[in-house]
Amino acid sequence: MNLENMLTYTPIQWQLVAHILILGFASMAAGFVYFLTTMRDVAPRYRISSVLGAIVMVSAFLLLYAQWQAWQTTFAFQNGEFVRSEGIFSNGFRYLNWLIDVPMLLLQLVVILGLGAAASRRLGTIFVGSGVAMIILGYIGQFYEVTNLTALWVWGGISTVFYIILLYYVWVEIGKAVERMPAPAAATMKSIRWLFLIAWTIYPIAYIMPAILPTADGVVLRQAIYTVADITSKVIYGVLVTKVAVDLSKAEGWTSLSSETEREMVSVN
Ligand code: RET
Repeated sequence: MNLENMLTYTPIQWQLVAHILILGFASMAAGFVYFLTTMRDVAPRYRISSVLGAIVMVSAFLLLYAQWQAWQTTFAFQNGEFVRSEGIFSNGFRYLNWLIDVPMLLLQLVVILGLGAAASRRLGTIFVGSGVAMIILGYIGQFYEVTNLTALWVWGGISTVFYIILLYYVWVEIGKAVERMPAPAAATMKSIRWLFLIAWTIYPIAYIMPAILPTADGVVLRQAIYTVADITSKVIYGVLVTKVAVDLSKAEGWTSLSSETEREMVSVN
């Protein structure tokens, strides 16, 4: 059972969480449109990265929409505050969503790193393997956040080992890739490296919230942290990845489909 279910909320706290969840799924819808419309500016060899971005948007949209609905039905307004009524609110669904999104986000990176087939397969395997292990261990740990804080820390600790392996490979592989990339793409890659370190590391803070701030304010803060992390690690990240893909495509002589089509239309006329 998650901490969210054990507390009561003032109308402001309850609304803040509802609004934060809406901000989350609205951003995913916006990102979806962005990845689809910019796809034609990307050369075929990098285009799957936009497809992966769009898949992340759809799955995150559905998850956050469901979380928002659950927040509305789980609590009812009584005597000036929001108290638990029917069902439970579970953050566990987020972890299952990450099982889809984390591999997709990491594979987006593999695509724009521009490695050969064998090196891409090897790195993809390390990324997906450590990402999935990290999430499953955290998923188990979060079940204990109210009943057994030691279990929460232990599962979280083991999960962190896989997270550090993951971060190490992300850091090192981006470092190698910037050496061979043209300047604009290399600069964006460096931002992506920092984005990884910061945006991904705030998820564990949300995970340990029941140990550090087990209050209604802690719940509001946790949902805010999840949302900031989601928008940064999925939407802003995807925009930066697209920018790298467009820069690399241009450097490799790819002219976007739209400008080609426009030119054709002009010559027909
Ligand atoms: C857990 C458990 C506690 C220890 C660590 C964790 C890391 C979670 C991360 C999640 C990233 C999620 C993303 C989702 C995007 O869709 C599992 C909370 C280290 C890094 C990027």
